[in-house]
Amino acid sequence: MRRSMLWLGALLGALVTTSGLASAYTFDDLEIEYWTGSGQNEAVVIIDWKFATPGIESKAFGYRWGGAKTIKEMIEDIAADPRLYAEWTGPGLGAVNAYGWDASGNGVFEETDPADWFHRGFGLGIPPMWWQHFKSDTNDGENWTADELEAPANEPLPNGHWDAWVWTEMANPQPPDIPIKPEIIPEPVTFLLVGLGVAALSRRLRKGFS
Ligand SMILES: [Ca+2]
Repeated sequence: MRRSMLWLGALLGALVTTSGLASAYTFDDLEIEYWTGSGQNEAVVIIDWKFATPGIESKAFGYRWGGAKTIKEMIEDIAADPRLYAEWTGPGLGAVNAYGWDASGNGVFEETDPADWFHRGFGLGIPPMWWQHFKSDTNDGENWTADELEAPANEPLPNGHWDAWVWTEMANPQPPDIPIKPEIIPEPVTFLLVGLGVAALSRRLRKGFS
């Protein structure tokens, strides 16, 4: 009897913990590569290279600022780091033509390094691909809205903003994968663990609280 009650307590504890991992994320849940800037405002940018190989090829970058900034200014400030490369479609335009990342880990992005991640293009190829801009309107990293062409150039950057860029088909834009910290258990795994707990408890109940 006592052991079964302990089991029930553990299971309820697991459920309470799970409720804290609902469908939304916070900045604290993200595996952020580095923060840029200082100030009382915070935003994040997720860039997803989406290579064809298995695994997640998205990276999160944090940004802090005071006063007024635009989304484009945020991208430019973050890409001042030698590991991240951003190239715009042209002067005055707000669309990104190319992003590169130092996946080889030698401290610098190089377009000629096959180990680094890089995509460049603006609707070329079959199917036409490009860097689609997204915003999480609910600021939770779960619900994403694909932006219109060149929209981000001069848009003001709101505090708490979630920004994302994904290498994806123009006609069928896919939202970003979220690079979360290893200790943040994804929901399906959590539900699986809870499900196993329920199954184990029900077996004990059937056995009559032995
Ligand atoms: Ca490199």
